[in-house]
Amino acid sequence: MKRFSVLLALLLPMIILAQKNRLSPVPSPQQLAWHDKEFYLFMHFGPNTFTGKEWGEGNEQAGVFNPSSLDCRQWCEVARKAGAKGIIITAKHHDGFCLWPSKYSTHTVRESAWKNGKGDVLKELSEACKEYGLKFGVYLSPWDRNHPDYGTEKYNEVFRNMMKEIFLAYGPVWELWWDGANGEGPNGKKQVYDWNGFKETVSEFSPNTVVFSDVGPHIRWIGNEKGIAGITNWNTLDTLGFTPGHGAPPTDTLMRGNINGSAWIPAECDVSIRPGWFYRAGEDDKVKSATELFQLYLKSTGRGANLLLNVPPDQRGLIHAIDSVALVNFNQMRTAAFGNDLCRSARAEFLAAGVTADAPELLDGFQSTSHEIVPGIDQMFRIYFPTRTKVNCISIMEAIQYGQSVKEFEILLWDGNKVVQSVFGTTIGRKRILTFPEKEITRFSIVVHQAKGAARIAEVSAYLFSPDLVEKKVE
Ligand code: FUL
Repeated sequence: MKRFSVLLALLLPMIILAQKNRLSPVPSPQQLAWHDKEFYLFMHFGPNTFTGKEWGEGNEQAGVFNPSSLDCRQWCEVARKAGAKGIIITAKHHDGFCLWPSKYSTHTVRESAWKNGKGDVLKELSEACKEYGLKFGVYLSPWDRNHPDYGTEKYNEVFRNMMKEIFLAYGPVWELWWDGANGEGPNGKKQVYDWNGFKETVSEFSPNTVVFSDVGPHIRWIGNEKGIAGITNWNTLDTLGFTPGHGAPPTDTLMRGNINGSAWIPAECDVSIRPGWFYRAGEDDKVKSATELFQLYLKSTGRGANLLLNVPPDQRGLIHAIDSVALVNFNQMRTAAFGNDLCRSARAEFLAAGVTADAPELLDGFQSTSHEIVPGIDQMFRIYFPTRTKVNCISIMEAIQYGQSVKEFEILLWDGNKVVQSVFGTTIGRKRILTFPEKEITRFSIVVHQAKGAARIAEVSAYLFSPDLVEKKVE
């Protein structure tokens, strides 16, 4: 017994350390499912669509909101054709106007001329999303430039009631967006937000909703509005002492995360397809092209973050044809680039201390299966093609259900007995897509140089893109 206790005392710290290195923090089931969505649409819509403003002052007449032929099913059709997995709508932007007839405001669709005050955008969109199999998300600006209670404790209650109202009437709400912008309300006062109270409302009325803000609790802002994640991107973040908005960590930290961050708070990259967040006819010729969107995809999803692309409906309440054409082309480009995984006919092997074994988990298409690798040059994966194969892109996924571990890795491209190119990367996380000048190779190896502990690789894929799609400027 005594010997057993001594053994346990010796082993326990090692067991705890191994668990700590590999298993903490890990994503919740809701966060794991969120990672898999990869790309979805943001829709900024409200009085600003009609006034041309980016930030409404809150004193706009509700009557300005009057889309002539709003059709949320058209939005969903566009989203589906874009290969997007959901839509997040600005239910209330900083001007305070509510796209649903909230009991807690007098500045809503009910006060507008649209459908004689009987319209409800959240109802139409939540129903259309269900019909089209899309996730439904809600942006709700805490900053409110219209509400008379803003700047007082009563407003915190208003905000909680609005969330509750939305969850109960239009749920399930997949993602909830708390914008960090915080200025004065109509009475010149700033609000002290009750973030803990807001979180309690979500936990109570919609526990499966993933909440976005600068610092989570579930998803973090990437620190810029360009749609670009850090080349090094940790899903972990330290939030102690930080709040959304002015109290957020430096944008550089948000872009990369914290390597030893105590909470799993992955990044979402928000960016607009147009120069502004709201629709303006004058910007019809400035819509991002499919090629530009593809570059953003590589720099967001390809760096382990999710891409939230804003496509604002116009004054008719429809997605403009220019935007939808760009989105359809973007989808075709992704299908052409990633439709043919060259690893499907390849064989994966794991080499450790001179002994090789098959590693089919890497190529089986399931993120649930993975293979462990210890950092250093004693272990590596080798992927063999049946014949010499041209590649210019390799994508690797870490099995993030076990946490994130890889700090630095290298891919060696071999042609026979020669290394023709080596490609370095830092973090992998959910997905790391690396592009490089085209090479004809017989195999490639993956070595993990540095990691937080043992790492688990879930999937490896290789592609040959059209050369103009290769990542342009690495920033
Ligand atoms: C920012 C807002 O101020 C912009 O208007 C926009 O909604 C963007 C997504 O977030 O903080």
